[in-house]
Amino acid sequence: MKLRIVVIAPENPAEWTAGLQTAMPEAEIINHAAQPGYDPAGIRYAVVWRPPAGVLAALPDLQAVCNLGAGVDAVLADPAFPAHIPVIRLIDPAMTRDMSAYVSYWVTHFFRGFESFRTAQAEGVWRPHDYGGPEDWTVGFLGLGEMGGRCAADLRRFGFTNITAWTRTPKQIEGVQSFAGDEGLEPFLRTARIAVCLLPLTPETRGILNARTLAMLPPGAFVINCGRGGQVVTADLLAAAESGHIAGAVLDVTDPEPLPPGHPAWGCKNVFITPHVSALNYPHTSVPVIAESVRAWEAGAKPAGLVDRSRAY
Ligand code: OXD
Repeated sequence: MKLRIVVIAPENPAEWTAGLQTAMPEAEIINHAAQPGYDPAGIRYAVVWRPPAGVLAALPDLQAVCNLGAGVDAVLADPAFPAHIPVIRLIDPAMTRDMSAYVSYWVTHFFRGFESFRTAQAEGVWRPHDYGGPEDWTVGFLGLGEMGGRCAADLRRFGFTNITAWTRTPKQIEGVQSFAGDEGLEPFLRTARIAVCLLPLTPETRGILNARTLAMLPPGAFVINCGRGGQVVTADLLAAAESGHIAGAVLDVTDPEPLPPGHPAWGCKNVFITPHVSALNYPHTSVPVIAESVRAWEAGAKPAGLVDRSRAY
C-alpha cells in the first residue's frame, strides 16, 4: 500500500498537494478540501496549516503532523488532537531569510528615523538628521530559535554589536547577550531600545508584552512583533504608543487576527500593521523540507523541527 498523506491547508491546497505529489511520487497525496469523503484509513501524515478542530483526531493511523509554519499553536490548540502524535514545525531556510530581511528592514526604519523623512516630504522640506550608530542601539530578541538566530547574525553584519535575547533557558550564541527565565525578563527589557518578539505562543508567552512589561522598556523604545498576536496585550501597547513611551511599533501578527475593520490599532499613527507577511511559505521551498521530514520519520530518524509537546514548541 502506498504511503498516504493528507494536505489540510486553507490557502492554495491544490498547489501544496501537487507540489508534494511531484516531490513524493511514492506517496498518495490527498487534498482534504477537494476530496470530501476520502478514506482516512492508512493516512500516516497530515500536512497542515490551522486545521479545523477535530479533523486530525479523525485520522486513525496518523503518525505525525507536519505544520506548514514555524508556530504550531493552532495545531496544539485543538482539544481533540491526541497528545501522543508528534508535530513537526516547518524550518524553511527561505522563510528564515525573509524573516531576517523583514526584521532588518524595521530595525533600520526605526533606528535611522526614516519616518521623519516622510513627514518632511509631506511638508516639502529637506531635513536631514543624525542617526548615531547601530552600536548605540540594543536590539533585544524575545525568542532566539532558528529565525531569531539568523536575524541576530544578520543585524551584527550591519554593525549592531549590542544584541540581547530573552529565552526560557539560557542560550549561548556568539555575539548575543543571553537573559533567561522570569528573573531575566526585566533586566532584558530595561536595555532593549528595539524589542523584537519571535516567541512561540504558549501559556507562558501569552500576554508577555503588557502594560507592566512595556513600561520596563526604555522610554522611546520600539516594538516589533512577528511572533503571535496573543503575546501583546494590544490595548496596553496602543496606550504606551499614544503616550510616546513606545515611539513606534510594528505588528505583523495581531490579536484578533485578521484585525477587524474599525479596530483602534488601525488608527494609531506610530503603529504599523502588516498582514502576517513577514515570512511567507511557498511550495517550491517548503515542500522539499516536508518531504525530507516525512522520509526521515519513515526511516526512524528524528526530523529537524520536531516539537517538544511538553513545551509546546
Ligand atoms: C509561522 C507563521 O508560524 O508564518 O511560520 O506564522
